[in-house]
Amino acid sequence: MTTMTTRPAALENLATKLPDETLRKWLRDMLLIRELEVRTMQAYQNKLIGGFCHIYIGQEAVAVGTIAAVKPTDPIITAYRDHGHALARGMDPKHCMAEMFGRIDGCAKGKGGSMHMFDKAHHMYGGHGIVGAQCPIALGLAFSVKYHDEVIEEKTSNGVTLCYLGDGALNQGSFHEAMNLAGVFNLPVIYICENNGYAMGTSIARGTTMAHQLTAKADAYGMASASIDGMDVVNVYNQMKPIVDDCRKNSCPAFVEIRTYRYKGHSMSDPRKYRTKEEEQQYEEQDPIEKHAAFLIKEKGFSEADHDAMVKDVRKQVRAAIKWAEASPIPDISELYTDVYADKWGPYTGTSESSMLGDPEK
Ligand SMILES: Cc1ncc(C[n+]2csc(CCOP(=O)(O)OP(=O)(O)O)c2C)c(N)n1
Repeated sequence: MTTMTTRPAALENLATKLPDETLRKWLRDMLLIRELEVRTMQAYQNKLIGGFCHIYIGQEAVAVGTIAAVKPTDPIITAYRDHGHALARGMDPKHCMAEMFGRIDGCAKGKGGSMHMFDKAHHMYGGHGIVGAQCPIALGLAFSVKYHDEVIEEKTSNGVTLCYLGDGALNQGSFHEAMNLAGVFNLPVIYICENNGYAMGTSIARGTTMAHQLTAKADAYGMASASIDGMDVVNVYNQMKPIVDDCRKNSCPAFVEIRTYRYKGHSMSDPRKYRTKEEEQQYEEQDPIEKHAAFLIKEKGFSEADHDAMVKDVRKQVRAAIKWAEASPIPDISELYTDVYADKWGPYTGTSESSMLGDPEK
């Protein structure tokens, strides 16, 4: 097991070594997330989306900056505030929208909705509604990657799993059990706490110990840790990349707090009475999208015209996604019986032949 270390902020600006195209793509990815979320809120108000729905506006730099720091084949998993991670990972907004609309062309055939964005092709393993539930599953993903590498295929893909969780999940047993086993087994998984200050209406200071120094939670498990400003995508990438590289090289876990803010309510039904307008405004003034656009314009020869064209293009893409999702059929009633168990058991037919337990008469 590694000895505990809270990593000092990385000083090297690794992002500047990346092609300008990559840095522009980060802006486009963040704009796409924001636009999709704005349209999601409208669609929800127009009753095209039902159930729980959690908006990621304000936190875009976290998903985009961290996902840029890993390989496209590294598994990722998150909680229910998941549209941003899915898009940053490469999910087509059409499939994301169709899922929220409950349509058959959604990423989970419309059966999961907003909280359950799954995309195996892009190594995105959800979208989980139970607070902290993704933490032990991430452990399983990391174990599976390591086991495949070392035992089954005798190769070294050295995959690193990213597991996102909210600050509220820090108080769940599942998080602590997963952290303990990650340390005991030395699994390459990074627990990323997106600290947006609130778990529903409860501020972090009221809900958890050591709120001012969350990395202390990692110390208890002998795990390396870091605390990162999440309102700047370049900073998120610069700080995350060395941590990812360490975990990959040494096959070990880490814990990262990324400080961020959700501009909107916890879910679509939250009037945000537990915080002030001034506080919200203070964070909106540090907007990660505006910050990155200004950086590209100042440093990377990106013009206002380029920016406007990008915004237009993103709007067009999201409009098309909504149209496409609306045209997708509602799943047939028979779909209620599919995808309940793994294929091994065959589709559920309601008879004993398809039962996992066999025929109870015999
Ligand atoms: C085990 C469990 N307890 C309670 C809930 C109800 N609940 C849903 S979201 C939430 C708050 C979680 O906040 P946080 O982890 O900070 O994530 P954020 O919503 O800020 O992204 C709670 C208590 C739940 N879904 N699961």
